[in-house]
Amino acid sequence: MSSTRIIIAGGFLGAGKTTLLWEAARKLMGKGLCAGLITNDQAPELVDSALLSREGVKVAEVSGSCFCCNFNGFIHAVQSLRGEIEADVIIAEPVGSCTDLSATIMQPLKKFWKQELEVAPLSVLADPARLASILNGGTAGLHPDAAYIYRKQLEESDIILITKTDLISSEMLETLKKRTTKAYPSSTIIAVSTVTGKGIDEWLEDVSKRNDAGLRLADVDYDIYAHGEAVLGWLNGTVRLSSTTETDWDAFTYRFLTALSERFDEADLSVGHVKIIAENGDQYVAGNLTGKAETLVVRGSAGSSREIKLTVNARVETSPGELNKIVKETLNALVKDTYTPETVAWRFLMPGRPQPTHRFVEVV
Ligand SMILES: Nc1nc2c(ncn2[C@@H]2O[C@H](COP(=O)(O)OP(=O)(O)OP(=O)(O)O)[C@@H](O)[C@H]2O)c(=O)[nH]1
Ligand SMILES: [Mg+2]
Repeated sequence: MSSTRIIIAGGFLGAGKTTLLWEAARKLMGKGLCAGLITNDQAPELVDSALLSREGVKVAEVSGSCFCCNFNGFIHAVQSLRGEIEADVIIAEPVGSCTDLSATIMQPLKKFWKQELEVAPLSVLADPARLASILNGGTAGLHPDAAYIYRKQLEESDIILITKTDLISSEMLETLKKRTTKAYPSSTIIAVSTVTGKGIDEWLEDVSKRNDAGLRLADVDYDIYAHGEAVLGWLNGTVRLSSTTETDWDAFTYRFLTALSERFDEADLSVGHVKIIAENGDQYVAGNLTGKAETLVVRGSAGSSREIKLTVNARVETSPGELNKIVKETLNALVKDTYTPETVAWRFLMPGRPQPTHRFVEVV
């Protein structure tokens, strides 16, 4: 088959990657192109894969390790999308706490896969609230070593996408754009919103045509990087709940996420991203928390029924054991005697030290 364009869309936890991936795939498919997506996480049971697969787009998943530490797994996912759907375009979403992607993914792709793959500029998504704090020299409410990862992601970008621009005024956006351009003069800055559609065509135009990919390497200290990842507890779990009476799952999801958010805020634990999907046959409701209580969003509808499949992915600055305790206690308080829970899969972990398959020291 002919070559496939590959777009890497990174950026910190909760920046808006999956939402943009879906919008981009929809637009590409609307133009008659065949688009495939790749999700990535430290463990299986991904809300992102569940969400994207429901939208009728082909999704390949690399779970158990990030793309950089399992480059061969990443290539396997690319090849499966090329083989199965003859993808014209593949958009891949690395784990939000990953950086050094230019050295570990972009350069190896350019060096070893130039016959099969046209590599697009490295896009890094940044949500306005966290970006503004980082530009002010702050830590975006994160541990300083997690904020280090955020800065390195921006540093190595070819394109910075300021996301969720519907949430800020046009004056604030102009200021943020100017300051981002000043701080990262070599990167192209594009403002996007998946709510208004702003900037998505402009970004797609760039990543569909430009070949100036992975133009710079960030100088990443792996001790700080490893610690920045290790301060985040990681939990991926799926349970089935059943009951003798029907439940309104939208209200249930909202209550669950609200209760979780209260526990995290009370304990002053910084939330990277907590995402939930409740699936009831063809219907689903999804909820996200990307910081304190005011960031809580619930969308979609799973209607009412006696059974549900509930998947939780939580990345919060605390130990995995403490995170598990909080999520379990909060869920048990809702389940009480009303539901019979059946655990499908449940893991909680601390991301290990990143050990990339390849790490280039020069731009190819
Ligand atoms: N208002 C607004 N919200 C957005 C936009 N894009 C994404 N979001 C919301 O931001 C939250 C996180 O979005 P995701 O797309 O899951 O973020 P992500 O970067 O994939 O997160 P991880 O996979 O955990 O790293 C969700 O609640 C989205 O609905 C946007 O353009 N505007
Ligand atoms: Mg995502």
